[in-house]
Amino acid sequence: MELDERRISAVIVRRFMDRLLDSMDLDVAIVGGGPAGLVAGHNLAREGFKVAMFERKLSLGGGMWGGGMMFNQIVVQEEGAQVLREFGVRVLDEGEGYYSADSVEAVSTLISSATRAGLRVFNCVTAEDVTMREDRVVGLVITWTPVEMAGLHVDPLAIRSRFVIDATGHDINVVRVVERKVPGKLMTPTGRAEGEKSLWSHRAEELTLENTREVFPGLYVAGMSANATFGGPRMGPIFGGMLLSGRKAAQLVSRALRGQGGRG
Ligand code: 48F
Repeated sequence: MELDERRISAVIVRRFMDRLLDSMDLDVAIVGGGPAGLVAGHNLAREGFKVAMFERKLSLGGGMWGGGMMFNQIVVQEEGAQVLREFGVRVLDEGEGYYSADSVEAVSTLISSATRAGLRVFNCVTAEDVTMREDRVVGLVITWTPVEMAGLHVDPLAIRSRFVIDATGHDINVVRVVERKVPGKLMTPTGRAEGEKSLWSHRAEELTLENTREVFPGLYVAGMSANATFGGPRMGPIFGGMLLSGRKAAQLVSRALRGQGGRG
């Protein structure tokens, strides 16, 4: 059989379009493919919900690949180690409650587990805005990242989703959009994004979990985005809080979906 380039191209276009069309109406849209988003996406997809992840960059994994200062190792505490083990990541006991893992193994395993669980990934896609109905987030406005980078004047597209999770890390890009469009209405002490505080690993790990919640009707925050929204400190290259936050976000959203009579 002689290969036909047209056939190769047609398969790619058709498969991608089918998946995009089938993702116009989602249970959950996750913005950001770092560790928090990946765990949330994995857990929700595993439950049978229709979940898509929109990641601005070409590759998923966010800030986890580089470990700390590009030493590609990560540190977690006991509970984080347990999450990694559940995914099949090898974890080393470093003593006194510290555990380590190879960041490349950790990220690649999370990505593989999440996609195999049914998470639909749209990489190179930036969520630039949300859609709203009566002060509730009901979807995302998306565009190709290269369009945004080139500053091209091209209108975006929109998808519907019953819930959105902002897992965009330090930048809290979805929360910032909502803050701009509906000033003073976030479910934070000041009604605005509080901004992240300086590095304090211990406190940050605790607070990441506490801060993982709904911040505006239909919009949840997970991972570093939770601390940046609610004013918690950054934590540095310790990643248990990210994994546990992703898990908690999935639990909260799953409960909310079931409350609405969701699939699952
Ligand atoms: O930053 P990131 O890894 O977020 P996270 O899951 O984990 C944080 C840690 O990596 C680290 C830390 C813990 O020690 O503080 O920083 O909370 O992943 C966020 C992802 O979101 C993407 C971005 O490219 C990154 O991969 N992202 C950001 N804004 C957008 C976006 C956007 N508007 N649309 C799509 N993706």
